[in-house]
Amino acid sequence: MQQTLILLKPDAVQRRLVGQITARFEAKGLRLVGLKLVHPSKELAEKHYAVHKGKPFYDSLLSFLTSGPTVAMVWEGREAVAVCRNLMGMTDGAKAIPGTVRGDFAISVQNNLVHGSDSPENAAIEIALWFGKDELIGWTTTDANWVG
Ligand code: IDP
Ligand code: MG
Repeated sequence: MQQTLILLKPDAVQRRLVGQITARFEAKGLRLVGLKLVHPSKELAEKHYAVHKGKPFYDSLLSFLTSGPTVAMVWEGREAVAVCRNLMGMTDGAKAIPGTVRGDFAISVQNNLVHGSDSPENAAIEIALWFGKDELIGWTTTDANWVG
């Protein structure tokens, strides 16, 4: 089973969209194995977005992620990384297709509400960055035979 890190970024929390966005991951059939509210430090934000260091939007992106509480979640399931990326939609909210989180709720490139790991390898690295091992819970849903 694949795991992926999802962040509901500070704009999602500020705009009171946490419930609506989380409901989509839940309804899809993914299993929630980690969840917490974090006000990210600059150090954590720098590590999380290390791949974007040097890009023109990097400083602004760090200010954005550290600007307030963010909801950090780990979701587990079949093809969880790709499934979550599809639910999120394209990076630019203006281009994201309706029906996706960004397509329905975002119009900005930076303030696009969600982060999702882009590969299983990066998911493992990002999960270790945001969660301790004892913060993740392995469990089985009672409807597993129906959802698959
Ligand atoms: P992703 O979140 O869809 O994986 P990435 O290219 O990994 O997109 O970029 C990370 C985050 O940086 C985006 O979610 C968005 O918040 C921000 N970002 C990406 N490109 C731009 C840009 O051109 N201008 C401003 N912010 C950007
Ligand atoms: Mg990315």
